[in-house]
Amino acid sequence: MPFENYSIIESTLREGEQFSTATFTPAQKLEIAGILDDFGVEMIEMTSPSASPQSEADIRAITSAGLNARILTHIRCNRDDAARALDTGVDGLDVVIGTSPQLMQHSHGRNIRQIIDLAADVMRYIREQKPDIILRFSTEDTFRSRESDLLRVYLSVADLGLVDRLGVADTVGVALPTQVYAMVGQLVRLTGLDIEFHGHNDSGCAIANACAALEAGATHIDTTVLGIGERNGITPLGGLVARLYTIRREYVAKYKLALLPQIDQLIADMCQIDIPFNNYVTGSSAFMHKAGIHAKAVLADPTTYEILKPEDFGLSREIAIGHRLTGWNAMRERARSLGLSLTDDTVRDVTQTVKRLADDRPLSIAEVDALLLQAAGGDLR
Ligand code: HCA
Ligand code: CU
Repeated sequence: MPFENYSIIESTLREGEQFSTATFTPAQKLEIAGILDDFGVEMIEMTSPSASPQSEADIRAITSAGLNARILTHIRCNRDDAARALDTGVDGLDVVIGTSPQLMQHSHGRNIRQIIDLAADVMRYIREQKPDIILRFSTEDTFRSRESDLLRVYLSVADLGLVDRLGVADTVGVALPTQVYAMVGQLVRLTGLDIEFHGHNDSGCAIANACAALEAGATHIDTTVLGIGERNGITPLGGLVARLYTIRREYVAKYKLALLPQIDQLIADMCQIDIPFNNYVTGSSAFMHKAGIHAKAVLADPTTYEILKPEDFGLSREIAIGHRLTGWNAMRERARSLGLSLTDDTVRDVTQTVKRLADDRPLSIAEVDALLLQAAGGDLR
């Protein structure tokens, strides 16, 4: 069952730190890890201790914070990085090396044979040091790598019998869901190992690709809060949750969904950005209904135009009424909520007035309320 047994690897403290305006203080990292843990993510990935002395100290602080989530760190495929990471007390290591022609030439200069040998050496070294550590091996830029190269690398690493998980990374956001499905499916069939998907969002497929990976049998998906990361980031936590919720709400029942607005706002504040207006679940317009016919139907039954229930996320829907597309059902509902009992004819009259005035400019809710109150005064006379 593809969606029933997956884990989120929350990488706001690794990939997310690579976002243009993200520089989390030690206290902020603890706060982020704490709320993500409370939300229920299974794993939290942190920047390599080799990145800087503070990065190393931060890993140590979080591994000793007593969280339920497993703490991972993300390292390059070499013994030095592995040795430093092993010393921090993390639960797992995510090891990565580039396999696309672009990265082989410009990132590390090794060919496929050398990558295979290096991977074997580093995996053996890690296992010798810590037999119980959770070990993942990933190729970077998987989807611009030659398939024959990838299979050689993955199969030789799998044959070592040392890793728990293989990672597939759409580093430049180029993959289509069909390609992700095919690649993940192939690795599941050939290796039987857990498979992780990490997808960038350069061309807008990060969530769809994560979903395709799960459909093909992936067991782990990388996310960051709001999708922050290099360039325009990766699969957003809230977007993945929204996607899986709409397939079947039970698939995300293990998470504390009502924390999502607070989590998104926390990261937006720390990175000095706004939550995008059209963000999944937490965007300002995510549960805003406007046109009269939509408002009428939603008032009768919210499922007519809502696939996610705002109350499951601690949010509520809004019906915009001070505009030219407004309808009298929404206006009647507003009058009722103000405790006014207006005849249908009066409500229709006010609706027409609002439409006429709003042809010039939208009306604030206070202005609409004033018109309704005025009409009520008229009715009462
Ligand atoms: C990076 C690249 C990476 C790694 C992903 C992974 C990518 O910034 O080091 O290890 O699964 O997008 O390829 O984030
Ligand atoms: Cu990445």
